[in-house]
Amino acid sequence: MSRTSRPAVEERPVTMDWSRGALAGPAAQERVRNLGQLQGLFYDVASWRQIDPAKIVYRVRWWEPVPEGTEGGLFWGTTIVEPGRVGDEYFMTHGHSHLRGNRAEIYSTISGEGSLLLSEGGGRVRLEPMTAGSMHYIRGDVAHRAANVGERPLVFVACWPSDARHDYGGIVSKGFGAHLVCRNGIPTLLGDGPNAR
Ligand code: PAN
Ligand code: ZN
Repeated sequence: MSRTSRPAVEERPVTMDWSRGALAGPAAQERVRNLGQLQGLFYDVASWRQIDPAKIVYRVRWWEPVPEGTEGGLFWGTTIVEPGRVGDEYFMTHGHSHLRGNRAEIYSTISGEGSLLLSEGGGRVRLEPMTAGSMHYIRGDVAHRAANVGERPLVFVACWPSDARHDYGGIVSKGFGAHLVCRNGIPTLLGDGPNAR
């Protein structure tokens, strides 16, 4: 019988620290979004202007084990949304829809308190509470965004098809459908009419 030898410890492309949701390793990519890059998304423009544009709102670390666009492949990522508000609107991810409308996604919360906004079109926006251990199935044709409604960072993981492709422009031009604001300490959805933006 022939044997091949290989090192006992191979370098892993990425590893997950499940207690913190931290994704690390040579294959991990990172994107950081500050307030300046989220121009036009928060409805209270005057408040948005008053905050330092360099303030970090969220960071994503993700792993693409196959090239983007590969049919049948999967990507994996961790998002950390900082606590904070613009006026009374909670810090949130940009939000996007998948260009391929039959490419679903799963989110699961590691820590913090959030709200998953699911925009089904026609101004219909649904909320799912995000707390440690919560699982969220996001249909392929539903735009999605996560807001941090707590006082600590909101950390969640996501798994999505490598050929889903993200459409950010639709949300910039048409809006998300609603804004999540703090009213008397309670997360409340505000309609996204022309005057609200
Ligand atoms: C997530 C998001 C991540 C950041 O991995 O990409 O939370 O949000 P934005 O992409 O809206 O900036 C996901 O939904 N992937 O498909
Ligand atoms: Zn997505």
